[in-house]
Amino acid sequence: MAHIRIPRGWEIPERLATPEHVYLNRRKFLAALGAAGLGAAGIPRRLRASGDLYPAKRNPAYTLDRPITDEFVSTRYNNFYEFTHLKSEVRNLAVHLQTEPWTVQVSGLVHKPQVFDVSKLVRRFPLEERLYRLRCIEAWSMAVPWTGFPFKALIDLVQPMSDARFVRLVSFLRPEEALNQRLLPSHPWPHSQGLTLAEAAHELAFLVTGMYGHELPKQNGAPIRLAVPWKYGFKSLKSIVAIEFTATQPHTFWSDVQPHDFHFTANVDPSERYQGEPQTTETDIGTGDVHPTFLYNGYGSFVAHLYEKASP
Ligand SMILES: Nc1nc2c(c(=O)[nH]1)N[C@H]1C(S)=C(S)[C@@H](COP(=O)(O)O)O[C@H]1N2
Ligand SMILES: [Mo]
Repeated sequence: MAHIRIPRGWEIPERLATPEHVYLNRRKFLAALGAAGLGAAGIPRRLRASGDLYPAKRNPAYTLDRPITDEFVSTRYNNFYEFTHLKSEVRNLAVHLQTEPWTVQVSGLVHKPQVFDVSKLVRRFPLEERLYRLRCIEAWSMAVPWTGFPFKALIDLVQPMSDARFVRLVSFLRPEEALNQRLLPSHPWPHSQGLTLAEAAHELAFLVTGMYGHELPKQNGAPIRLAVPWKYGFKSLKSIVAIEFTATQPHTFWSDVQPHDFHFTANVDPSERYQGEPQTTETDIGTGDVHPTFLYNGYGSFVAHLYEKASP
């Protein structure tokens, strides 16, 4: 099997890190459009269609110990291997992904298997905003205001059977829209990931449809992605098309490509090397600050109980 190495290189060109580009919430954005004389007609269609959903109310339960990453940076420094391994190019190539219409098929060990239209799914549950950190195994991190709903809400809708133990998440297979799926046809596309059912049902596991108070941009995983902030970033699968409930641990994209380098659980843990590299510190892509990396990415008070062995 070919040895694929994810290029590191959190260094971003100085011009991408300019602080002039600040996080604009939708109201300010609209005000800015108004000031520019554009008014409602100037609003892109994708904002109009879901305009009443964003920004959603922030859930104050999730706080940050560092500033929110400048949106200009977090939307130009992306890992999305279906398109390219060049972080700054992802946004240019991801424009080809057709995100409307989009369905998510839920199948496997559930009492109510069904296909969800994402434009309806986002109206099924109240959306909320959460400030989460994301830690990539490439030793960079960011802090993002995601909008979405708890994975648990969807799980409750489809009603897992008693023998369901794992959840497999699958991304799209569209070589005609995704350059690397054409260039690297021998890879085990589509990209897939997995969680235990207990992890997927945990309150922190979040299905994300927006960021920075508007719909997700394509390069960040439109129209629906996962955010599991206590695990390395690669577990937070983007552009999900299917969710399958299984009794046994599912294969994942990276465990198929590099079986020795990517273990299934992938909780952030500074005491363990990952991909051969120490994971003790991380560089914030927004500020350039180097922070110590914490066990469970600092979310131990939420999730540690999931991994403690039952007392005898
Ligand atoms: N479908 C898909 N999802 C993916 C990836 C990918 O290549 N394809 N990369 C992962 C990795 S390695 C990281 S660090 C995060 C990056 O998310 P961001 O670009 O929104 O920062 O997405 C994850 N989800
Ligand atoms: Mo990553």
